[in-house]
Amino acid sequence: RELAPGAYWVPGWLTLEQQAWIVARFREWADGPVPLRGAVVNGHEMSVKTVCLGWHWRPYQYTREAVDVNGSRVLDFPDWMVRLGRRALAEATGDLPAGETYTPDTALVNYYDQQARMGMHQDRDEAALDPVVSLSIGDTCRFRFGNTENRGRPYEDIDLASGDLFVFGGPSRLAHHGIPKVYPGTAPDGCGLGRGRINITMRVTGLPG
Ligand code: MD3
Ligand code: FE
Repeated sequence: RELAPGAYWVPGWLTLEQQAWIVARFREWADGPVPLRGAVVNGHEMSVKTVCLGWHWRPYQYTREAVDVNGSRVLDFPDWMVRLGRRALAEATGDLPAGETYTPDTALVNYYDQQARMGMHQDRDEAALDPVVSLSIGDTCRFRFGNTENRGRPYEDIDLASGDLFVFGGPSRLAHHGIPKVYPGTAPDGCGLGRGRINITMRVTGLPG
């Protein structure tokens, strides 16, 4: 359903098999050249832990090397994820031409333990304003979808569950949003994640090469 102009929610988009397969890839990424880490924002380490593909994100900047972690080059952005992102965009929005040309080049893979939170923020570190594709796996969370002007009201709270797809484009691309709560023990059997929550956001950095 279209929550707001450009914001599309497709509950249960990923099958349990796809979820478990992605969780297996997540374990490989987390054991890869750059470990999961909480980014430091304004001197505070985030409770959400992140591993990146394609480009490494740190607050306000994308680089090829994880300069704030261990200096290693991040893993390539996988071709299967480009194809998954295209299908996600096409199926969520119904805009098939946009789905064919969408070419995400970075993914932020966030891990939430049962205490982790993400404060209200905008995603403005990308030079391009192509849509963001978001996939959730594991425990259900409360997702707060706000407005473009400020971190406060008006906002809408919805529960994001394992397998849910969200696409944020157009007027919703610069909306404030956050994760105020994870509901422990709510992951479905068979999703591959025993505790906590994974969120993958695919993005277009707008950076060359
Ligand atoms: C709305 N992640 O990584 S995904 C983030 O669940 C982030 O890990 C959250 O916010 C998470 O920056 C929320 C949903 C989401 C992602 C990107 C957006 C919502 C968005 C970009 C613009 C507007
Ligand atoms: Fe965000």
